[in-house]
Amino acid sequence: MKDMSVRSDFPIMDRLIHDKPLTYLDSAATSQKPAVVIDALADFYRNNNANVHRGIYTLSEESTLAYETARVKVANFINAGSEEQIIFTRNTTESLNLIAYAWGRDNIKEGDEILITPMEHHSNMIPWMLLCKEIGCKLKYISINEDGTLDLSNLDELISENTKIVSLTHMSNVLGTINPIKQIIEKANKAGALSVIDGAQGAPHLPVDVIDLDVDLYAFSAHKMLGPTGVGVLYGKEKILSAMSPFLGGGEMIDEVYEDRFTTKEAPWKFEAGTPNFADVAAFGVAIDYLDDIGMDNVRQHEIDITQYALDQVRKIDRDITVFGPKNLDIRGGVLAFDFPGVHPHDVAQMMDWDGVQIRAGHHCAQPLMRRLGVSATARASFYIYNNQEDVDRFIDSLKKGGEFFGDASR
Ligand code: C6P
Repeated sequence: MKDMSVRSDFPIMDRLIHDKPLTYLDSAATSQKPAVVIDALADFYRNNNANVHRGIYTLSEESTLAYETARVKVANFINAGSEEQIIFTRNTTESLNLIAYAWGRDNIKEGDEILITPMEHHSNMIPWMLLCKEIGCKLKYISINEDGTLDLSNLDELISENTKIVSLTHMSNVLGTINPIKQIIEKANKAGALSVIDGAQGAPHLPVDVIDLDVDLYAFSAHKMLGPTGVGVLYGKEKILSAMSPFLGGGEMIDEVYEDRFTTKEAPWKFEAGTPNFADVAAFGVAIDYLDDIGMDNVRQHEIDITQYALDQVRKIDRDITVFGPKNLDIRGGVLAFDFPGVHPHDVAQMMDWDGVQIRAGHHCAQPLMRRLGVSATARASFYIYNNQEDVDRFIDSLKKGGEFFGDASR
């Protein structure tokens, strides 16, 4: 496996956990940050801090430039036609809620259908459930196969004239499944439904080209792709954003305000009410530069390599460990959720913590998927650019040690 040689860029990797080297395997939850991003944030507060879009003075101009330059970088990163198609939100969750609230309330009527999948994160379920509760629309599901891929055999029947939104995840945060979103978007678009992609696990790990995908709306979070917390992105086609009502109201999003009415700015600013998270957005721009320098094809290749290695090593362990999701790395990302027989996932995660191995255990905000898998929770390791073969080896050693520790109970 080719090492990405970027590990030393991440100061946290020098940390010891219980006197052991840090083995961070929870990047699906949030990524670590390179020094350039951490420094950019501190530097912004030290040298450029002022509110954006307000002042005629130098500091505010610098701050506005950093904020708007980040927008251009994000647009280029996903090949959006223009930076005006990039809305900054707080996270993927807020981006998806924005769609449900602003587009949904204007366009969804009683009896309309919204098509999602059972592998969605709660963030791509609850906003639609709230909308359906309020308006009386119906949530429908594409089924999943045993191997964790989508069953698209009846997609033509599922997408009907009643379907108004088709929304699904680019990559599952539990199964690692990379969904054939281009094919599904094409069907949704043909049927006149709004195509929405939850890119929380897509944008950090896969090359994304929104023009090639022809997707209407694509949402993701900065904190999962080396950027700071508190910044989300919503990309949208120009005609959709310009027709869409505002989400939150207040300062920054208006053009003119009278005692009885107001006009809004154009998109994307009409969706960015209040003081935006400009310092973190500026630092996010540096994270995008960093990923651009590496190249998303290289990010993807590294994750294929490391995940293949991890899957091979797990299979060699003399236990009936179930790894969820597809085996084929062409359609799987760097997520490895597993069941260790006889041991609760929380115990697995706790035991690994003693060895400095940081993995997540729980339902991963995907309770309906857990039910389909017949488990209440799973343990999950997830990889990113700073992980190397040694991380996987430490993970495997810890897993084996755990097997011995729990002894017969785990058989
Ligand atoms: N998944 C995980 O450990 P936010 O919290 O808004 O940045 O991202 C929400 C979200 C939406 N969709 C998918 C597919 C996701 O994986 C996530 C976040 C984390 O898997 C936290 S639960």
